[in-house]
Amino acid sequence: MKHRGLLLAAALAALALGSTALGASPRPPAPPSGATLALLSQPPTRLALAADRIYSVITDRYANGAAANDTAGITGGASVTGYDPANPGYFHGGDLKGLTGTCTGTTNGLARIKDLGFNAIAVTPPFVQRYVQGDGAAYDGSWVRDFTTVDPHLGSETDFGAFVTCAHSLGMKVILDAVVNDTADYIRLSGSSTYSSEVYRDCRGTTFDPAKFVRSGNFPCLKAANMPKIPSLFGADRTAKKPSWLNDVTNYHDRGDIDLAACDQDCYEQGDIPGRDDLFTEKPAVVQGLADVYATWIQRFKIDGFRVAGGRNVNKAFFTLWTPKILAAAKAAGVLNFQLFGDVAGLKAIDLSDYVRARGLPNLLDVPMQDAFTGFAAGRSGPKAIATQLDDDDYFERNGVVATPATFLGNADIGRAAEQIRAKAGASVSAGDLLRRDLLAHDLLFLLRGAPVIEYGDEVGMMGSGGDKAARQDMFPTQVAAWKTEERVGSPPIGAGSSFDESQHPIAQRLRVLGHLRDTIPALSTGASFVRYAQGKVLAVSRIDGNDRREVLALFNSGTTAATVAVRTSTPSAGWTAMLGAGAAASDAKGALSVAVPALSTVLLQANAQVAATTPGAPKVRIARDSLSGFWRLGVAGTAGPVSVAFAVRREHGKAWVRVGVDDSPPYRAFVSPDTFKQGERVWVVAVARSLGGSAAVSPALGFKPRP
Ligand SMILES: [Ca+2]
Ligand SMILES: [Ca+2]
Ligand SMILES: [Ca+2]
Repeated sequence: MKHRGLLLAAALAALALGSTALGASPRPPAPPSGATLALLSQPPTRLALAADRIYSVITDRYANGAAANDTAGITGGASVTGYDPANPGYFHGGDLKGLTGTCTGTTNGLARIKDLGFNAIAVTPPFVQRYVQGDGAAYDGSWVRDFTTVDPHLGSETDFGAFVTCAHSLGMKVILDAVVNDTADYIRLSGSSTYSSEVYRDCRGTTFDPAKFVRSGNFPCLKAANMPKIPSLFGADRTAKKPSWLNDVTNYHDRGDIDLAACDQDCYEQGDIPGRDDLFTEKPAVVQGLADVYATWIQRFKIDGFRVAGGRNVNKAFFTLWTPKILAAAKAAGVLNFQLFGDVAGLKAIDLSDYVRARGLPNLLDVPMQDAFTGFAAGRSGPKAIATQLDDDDYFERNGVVATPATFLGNADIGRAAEQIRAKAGASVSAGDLLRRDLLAHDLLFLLRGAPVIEYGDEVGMMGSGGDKAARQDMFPTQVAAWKTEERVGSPPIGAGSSFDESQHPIAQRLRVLGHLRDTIPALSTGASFVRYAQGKVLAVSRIDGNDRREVLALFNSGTTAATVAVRTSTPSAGWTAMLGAGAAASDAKGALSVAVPALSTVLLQANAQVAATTPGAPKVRIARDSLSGFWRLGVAGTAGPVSVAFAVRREHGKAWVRVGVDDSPPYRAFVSPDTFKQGERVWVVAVARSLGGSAAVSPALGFKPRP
C-alpha cells in the first residue's frame, strides 16, 4: 500500500511540473477529468504500523535468562554494578535471553507474547548505559554511554541477534527505543546548574543562531571556552562515550538543566534533562552521527522500527533531517516498511500534528486518545471526546497517508492502563467494575483505528500506584516488597509468585480474542472510521476497509446499565453477526439497526453483505478558515459515504491540478496552510468523491484567495 502511495506522489509531482504560466482568469477552470481525475481520486494509504499490535517491554523486568550477567560482569555493590533487585530504581536481572525464551513454548519469552495476540515488540534502549547516576540505575536504558553495542546487563550482541531472529521467525516485528536527544551525564558545566540563555558564539567569538545553520555545510566552529557554560570532562570520562564524536564537548548544548518551572521552547530544546547531556542537534555532524549509529542497528539486525522519545526536546528541523537518513538506511538494508513513531507529550491534536506535517516525524503516539479512551472507559467522560479525536485525524493527513498512530491506555512513564482508569473512575470503583472498565478500554484500543501498544504486565493485571518507577514491576517473582502486596486488577496480589503463571488472566484472555479479531477482520486495522453514535455512555463506530468492503460495527457502553441504541449503517437489508459480545441484528432497507449493549461492555457486529459500490453523486466544495489552526479547511457537502474524498487545487498561474489531501473517514476534510500560497493569489479547488468500487465524481471548481 505504501508503494502505491509513493507512485501516486511521484505521478502527482509530474503533473505539478507540467504547470505553465497562464493569465489570471476570473472564470473557473474546467474540473479535472479522464486519467488526471482517476489519479487524483486514489484513496488514501495507511502506514504499515496500522496493522501492528505492540507489546512494550522493559527488558530488565521481563525474564532473567542468565544470572551470570546480572551484575554486568563486574564486581561490587549496587552503586557500582547497578544491580539491586529489591530496589525499584535498579537493575533486576532481566535480559535478552529471558525475553527471547525458548522461542517455541508459549509459557515464556517471545512465543508467549505472540500467543497473547501481538505481532510486534518494542523494547527499551538496549545500548550500553552509565550503570549508576545519583541514587538510581539505568535499567530502563535512559542513560546511554555507548550507542554501538548491547548493555552487558542485557546480554551480548549474539543474544540481541538471537532475539531479533526469534521474533522474525514468529512473524513479529522488533521496534527499538531510539534516543536522539541526549546521553548519560558526564559533562561538568561551569557555574550553577541553572539553564543559561546566553547567545551562542563561534570559536572566534562571533554570535550566531544555530537554527540558521541546520542545513549548512559549514556550521560555525565551536570551542569549549565560548559555550554558554564552559564544559569539562575529567579522567576516564574523557573517553567514556562511543562513538568517539560523543566525547567532543562542543557537540552538546552546554546550557545547564531545564528548569521546568520556567522553560520556553529554546530551553526545552537546548537544556539538559537533569542527569543527561543534551546533544547539539542543530549541528549537521551530530545529525549524521546519530543517523550512522542507528543505521548500523538496522543494517546489522534488520530491526523493523523505532519509537523515538523526546520529540519536544530536539530542534524543529532535527527529524526532517534525521528521519530521511534512517528510512534510506532501512531501504538499503532491505527492511521494507520501516516504521518510526514519536512520543511527544501534549493533548492538543493541532499542536501534535505539527510534528507530522512539519517536523519530520512520520507518526506519533496518540496521547490525546489515551486521555479520551481512559476517560470514557472510566465513566468519567462521554464518547464525544473519542469522536472528536477521530475527527482530528484529518490534521495529520500528509501526502495521501491518513493517520494511524500508535495508541495506548497507559505506559511505564505516565502509569499503567489500570492505574489510569482507576484514577479517573475514582477510588470507590469496585474491583469487579474496574476489571470490566479495563476490558472495555482494551476493546476500544483494538477495535478503533491505530496500532495498540500494551505495556508488559498489563495483561496480568499489574496496576501500580503511579507512573515511572511505580509502574515498572517485574514479571518474574519480585524482590520489591511493595510489589508483592500491591493491588492488581482481575487477580489477587502476586506475592512470591510469578506473573508467567497468570496465563489465563481475564485481560490476557481478552487480548487473545482482540488480537484474533484484528488478524481476521482487516477493517479493524486498515479501515476507515464512521462514528455512528456518540451520546450518553454509548459510542458506536463502523469500520470499513476499502478492499474487502465489509462493514463491522463496534458499540461500547461505559454505563452501568444496559443501553439499546439505534444506528444507521452503510449496509442496508443485511444480517449482522456478533463477533464479540452477544446478539445478532438485521438492518432495514435504509441501513438502520437497533442493538442492545449490556452495561460496561462491547458488542462487535459484522455485516453478512458487502457495502455497495454505487457511483457517488458530485460533491460540492466547502472552504472555511479553521479557527484552531489558522489553516483553510476544505470540506464537502452532498456526499453520502462510504467514499473517499480527495481535494485538489489549481493555482492562479498553474495549469495542473495538485492533490492537497484525501480522506476516507467522515467528515471528509483536508487542511491547507495559507503559507503554501502567494499574497493575493487566486486558487481553484475541487473535491473528488470516489466510491469503494472506484468510480469517481468531481465537484465544480471553487475559487478563493488563501492569502487575501
Ligand atoms: Ca540476567
Ligand atoms: Ca535537546
Ligand atoms: Ca475525516
